[in-house]
Amino acid sequence: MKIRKQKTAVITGVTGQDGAYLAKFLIEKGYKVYGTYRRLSTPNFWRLQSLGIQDQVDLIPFDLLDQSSISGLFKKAKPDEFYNLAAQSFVGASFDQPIGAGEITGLGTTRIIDTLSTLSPHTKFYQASSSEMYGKVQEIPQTETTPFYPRSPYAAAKVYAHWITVNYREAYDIFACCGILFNHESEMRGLEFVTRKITNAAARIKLGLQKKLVLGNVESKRDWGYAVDYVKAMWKIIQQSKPDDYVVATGETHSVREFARLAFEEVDLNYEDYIVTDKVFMRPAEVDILIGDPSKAKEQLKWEPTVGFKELIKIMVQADLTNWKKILDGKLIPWDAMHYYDTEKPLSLHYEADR
Ligand code: NAP
Ligand code: F7E
Repeated sequence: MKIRKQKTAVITGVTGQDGAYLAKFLIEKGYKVYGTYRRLSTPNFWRLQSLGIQDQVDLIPFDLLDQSSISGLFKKAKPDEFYNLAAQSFVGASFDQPIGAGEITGLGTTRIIDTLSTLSPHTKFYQASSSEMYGKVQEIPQTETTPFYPRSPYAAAKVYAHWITVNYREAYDIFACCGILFNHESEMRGLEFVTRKITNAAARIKLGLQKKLVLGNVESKRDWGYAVDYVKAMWKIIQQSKPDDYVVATGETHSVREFARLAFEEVDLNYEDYIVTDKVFMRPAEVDILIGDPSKAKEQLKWEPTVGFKELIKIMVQADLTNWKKILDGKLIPWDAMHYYDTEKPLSLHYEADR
């Protein structure tokens, strides 16, 4: 009888939105999953707990800034597949901490792939590239061959990480791939990203917990999909016979304003009565429009999004509404409720006028 060896995967950034969903997906496929986390003063495992998988992920302390934790990770996990999802992923914050963006999101990738090439060259590598790399778009829609024009320190760092991945593939014959993922959201999206900020506020306003929602540029357009669909594409990318790069997108674009209108409609409110704009949330350089062409992913990966724009908004608003009701009823313990805060008050004053 042939016994099939259990596959092993490492996910950096398993505490983030994509990391948690990918871990769940791989566990369901029978993988042994190692997930990395940073030691923080307040533990940040709420996504893994919400998905009921915290006990099934082997958690390893790790920081992209720390070379020794990277080599330790390879020695401990001996992975067949390595998904590099860790990054400082908030574009706005990268304007405040541009050097950190380069160190973590850019050089961090080189640290990993260089270690992989020497310690574990058979390991298949996935890099979380981003549609932000297209920035000031040179072509509509954007494909795998559209030139990059980054508009933030985050995007510039991702371009570097993308090309270093391609370079190691070409130079050292590593099975290294990049998924150029367009925005993907969910009920577990971080609260500072605009979609979740809006759905959380719509729920809170409906329940009388908040009066206004302060946003920045509501005219920018994004190609928004559902994160659960997108982690499946990551896995499919790494299962191909040859390493390659793929755009993962819905092929539709919508404005922040449109997102807000539909989110407030979901709770029978008119967004115009509640939204105010403030330059504190405007970026020094904006990405006006993103729309991806997922034809290659459709053809070669047989991947397609299953959740459309309106359904995505409904899922997110309803989840926030349910959670806030539970908090009000005392059914969500404070630990679960911790990731909810009042989005009327900016968390930090990014992009203040002193620049
Ligand atoms: P996320 O929720 O912000 O998660 C980022 C993860 O990276 C978190 O686990 C975070 O840990 C970890 N991390 C941050 N700095 C680190 C460091 N110095 N060392 C080790 N880990 C660190 O992001 P996401 O939405 O899941 O995105 C996953 C990846 O895809 C990111 O690389 C992002 O840039 C990229 N991406 C995202 C999208 C999107 O629309 N979601 C689109 C394209 C590409 P903590 O929990 O401790 O903060
Ligand atoms: O902004 C505008 C903002 O922060 C979307 C990350 O996952 O996707 C994400 O990056 C748009 C921008 O996402 C507010 O100016 C208006 O035009 O939700 P966001 P992002 O910058 O597109 C890409 C693909 C990634 O790779 C990133 O990791 O919304 N906007 N008002 C606002 N944005 C925020 N955050 N807050 C506002 O109040």
